[in-house]
Amino acid sequence: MIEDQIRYSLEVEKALAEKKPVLALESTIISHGMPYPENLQVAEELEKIATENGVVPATVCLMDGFIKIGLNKSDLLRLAREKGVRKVSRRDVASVLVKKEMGATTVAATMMLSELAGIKVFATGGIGGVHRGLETRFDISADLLEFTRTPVVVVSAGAKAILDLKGTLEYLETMSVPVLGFKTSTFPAFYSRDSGIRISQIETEKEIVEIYKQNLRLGFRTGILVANPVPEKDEIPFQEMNKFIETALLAAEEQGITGQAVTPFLLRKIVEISQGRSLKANIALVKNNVALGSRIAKAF
Ligand code: PSU
Ligand code: MN
Repeated sequence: MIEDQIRYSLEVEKALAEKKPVLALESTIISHGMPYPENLQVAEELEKIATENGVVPATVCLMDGFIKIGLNKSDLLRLAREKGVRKVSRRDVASVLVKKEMGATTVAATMMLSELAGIKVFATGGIGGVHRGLETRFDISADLLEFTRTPVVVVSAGAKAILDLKGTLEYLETMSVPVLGFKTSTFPAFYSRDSGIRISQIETEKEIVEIYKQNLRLGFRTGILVANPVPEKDEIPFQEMNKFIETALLAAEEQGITGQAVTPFLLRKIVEISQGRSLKANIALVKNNVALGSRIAKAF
């Protein structure tokens, strides 16, 4: 049974048993999104934000053939420091478990494993989506497909700005996935607050919980994407950001980067070109999402 392969941290196990609020966190941003030791520091800060909000953090990853839901200090250190950590989306979960490799979970895999563990809310930076230039390369993140079949509330600062944001929203619309702007009527663009694309707006954490429950009562199994803009003081204007992104996309094209490597490559390149500014914005928006995610978890 799959339950035998789940290893909960003591705190998470206790919180789930007592029906206390738990917030899931992904691990790809730790292993593939930031350099060591900054990534460890950020991972610890994120857990602290959840704890300060009265919520138990459950960072998800694969380790030694087990599904880990909630990490202790030494687990977190291994994840942040080890070389060759696999980026694990839904399709990779089985093989990484069998091979007992170290696996960092993407939004798709974290959603799926959260649901398995009975956790309803998950906070991340930005979800994957439809990549630009779909005419020439058919690259659509498995994150989007996961939203069509896994009922978890995901808090993000929109989809990563390296993507085709209009295309990403069109896909979610076709697949009937609710997208809710938290105190905003436009879809955020990760590093910037506003992409100019309209979405429906909600004002409270409670509304999100009600929509989630209503969705299930209707028999729907979709996830809910909550779009939470980066704080004003940390944003990088859309126009400015776009120049960095175009340069990074060109580099990816020239170097023939494909598949799973595309997103980490682009994000790293953008950090380089923006001289670290994008990383600062990225960290600020994840923290902001963890705070909102914690409040939603409590509203359940
Ligand atoms: N945010 C980052 N770095 C990342 C990611 C997010 O700062 O590497 C990851 C997320 O885990 C997301 C994944 O789910 O990128 C999407 O990858 P792809 O486009 O290959 O599906
Ligand atoms: Mn892809």
